[in-house]
Amino acid sequence: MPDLTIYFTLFSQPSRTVLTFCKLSSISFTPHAINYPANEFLSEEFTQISPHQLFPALKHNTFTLWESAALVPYLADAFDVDNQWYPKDIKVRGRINAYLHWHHTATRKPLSGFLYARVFAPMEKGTAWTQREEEEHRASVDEWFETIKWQLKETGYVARTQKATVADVFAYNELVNVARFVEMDTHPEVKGWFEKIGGISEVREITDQFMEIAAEIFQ
Ligand SMILES: N[C@@H](CCC(=O)N[C@@H](CS)C(=O)NCC(=O)O)C(=O)O
Repeated sequence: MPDLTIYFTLFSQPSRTVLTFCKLSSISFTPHAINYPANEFLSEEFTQISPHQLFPALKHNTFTLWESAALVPYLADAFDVDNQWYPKDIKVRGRINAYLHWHHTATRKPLSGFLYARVFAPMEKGTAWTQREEEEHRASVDEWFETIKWQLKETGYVARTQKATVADVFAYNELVNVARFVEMDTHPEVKGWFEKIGGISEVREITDQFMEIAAEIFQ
């Protein structure tokens, strides 16, 4: 058994990116799917691994780490990764790292904020979102489309790299969650990029697994 364990759920966008990165980089690991309904992520054992009780996280021998954008560089260093997805070239890596830092507030916040308001808040509260909430969240997503179009303009990839990288996988996984609720035809550059990244077999494999379990919730 590998001495690396990845803690994840397929519902979690950053978890899917870390799983995909491992596949793209031929890093073998023991998958530990968090039992979310049983609140496993709140357990004492998981809190020792991820102090903020968030996933993804990893355990490598006795070392533990959380935060997806820290997991990817750690895995790359620990397993000597030098591939298209996270190359050792310092300029390409620099661009990717810049995107990863930017991603949390610039991409994840508006897209997962939309998802929460559209899907999870109504489930928790038993009420649909208000027109005002819808307008606000749609405006944030529209703003994101404009920004990401600008990011894509130079090379067609979100970190302004010559090839697709793990940065594109991070962004893709956020957009997948809201894709069925937003109009992408009016943003053909983003749609083209989205289809290209979604067509990478390792990305598609993990996305398909997620879609299978998400179909009922994401209606
Ligand atoms: N910035 C963190 C975000 C992690 C995060 O928000 N994970 C969510 C799932 S996507 C989570 O653990 N949620 C626990 C909860 O639902 O309380 C990362 O990229 O790893």
